Amino acid sequence: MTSTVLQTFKVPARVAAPALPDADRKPLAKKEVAADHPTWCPGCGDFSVLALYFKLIEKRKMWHEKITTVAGIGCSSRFPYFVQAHGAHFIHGRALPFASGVSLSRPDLHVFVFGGDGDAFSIGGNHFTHTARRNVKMTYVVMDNFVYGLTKKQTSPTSPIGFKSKTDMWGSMDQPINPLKQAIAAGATFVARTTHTNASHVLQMMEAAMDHDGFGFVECLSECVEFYEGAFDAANPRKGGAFNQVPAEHDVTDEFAAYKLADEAFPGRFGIFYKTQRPTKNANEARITQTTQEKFKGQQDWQILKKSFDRLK
Ligand SMILES: Cc1ncc(C[n+]2csc(CCOP(=O)(O)OP(=O)(O)O)c2C)c(N)n1
Ligand code: SF4
Ligand SMILES: [Mg+2]
Repeated sequence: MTSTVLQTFKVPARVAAPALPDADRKPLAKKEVAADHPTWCPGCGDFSVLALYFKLIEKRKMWHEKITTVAGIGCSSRFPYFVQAHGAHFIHGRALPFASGVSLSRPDLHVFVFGGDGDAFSIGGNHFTHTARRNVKMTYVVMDNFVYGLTKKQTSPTSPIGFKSKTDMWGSMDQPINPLKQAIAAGATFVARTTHTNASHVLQMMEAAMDHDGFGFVECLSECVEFYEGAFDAANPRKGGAFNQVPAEHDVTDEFAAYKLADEAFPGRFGIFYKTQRPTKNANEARITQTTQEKFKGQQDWQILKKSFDRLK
């Protein structure tokens, strides 16, 4: 009986809904892309960065299936939880290798990485250097608060000398790293700086980094109101500080000029410091893949594998 039913029952063919041409799709509004309520402290600078990421997604008509948001560990690295799209909250300091894999294997995606100063320049310092020099296509926004926020106030690699923390109760005595100089020296092809209190500037820098064909690095000052309140007042005109932009006459292709500009005393400059064009690792790998595929055209995977093993004999 059962077999008769099975034999006579016809499974209706699944008809896929016709894909909507991108031009006809409505841009994703914040409510369609915002996930859980962010669990940052009220007033944390990271809220602005998240809000501006949503704005960027809407402005540039990016769709859920084309966005990947990656982060390591830290308060700032909670980012992917709050974005309703593909993403990964990865291991502390290891967001860039993970994002590199996504970028190299899926050239159709927009790969965004968000993280903190500890994640980027301390535990992940080696990955920062090598991702920059490899010029892997992605946008990397470091929400720099000059402190380890999540673990409740330890000295970070960008904490200024004299900063008192749980790891330096008499004040930090170590020379802080300068993220921009570090990025330029490592071989990054796009280096910019912004601050969370200037919303239109954050959006502008993220957009420029995203449009760059290569590793787009943005240092975004983002205040930790809990463990380093007032850290960036000197860069905020509403708090009596100065928001000084990169001078209009600065040549962004001049590496030495960019390095010198990045060396200005805090609060320094904001804008694009350095931008150059160099083949991406994505393009270089795609070229090798294509020539290899042409070489083995018409062969099954197992035949190619067998040949490789035979060569090892
Ligand atoms: C391998 C490893 N080491 C240490 C930690 C502990 N830890 C978690 S977050 C963090 C510091 C995060 O600081 P930062 O990257 O500046 O992010 P913030 O919280 O300030 O946004 C540390 C040391 C960890 N989770 N994993
Ligand atoms: S501890 Fe600091 S960085 Fe973390 S959520 Fe609170 S204000 Fe933001
Ligand atoms: Mg930090």
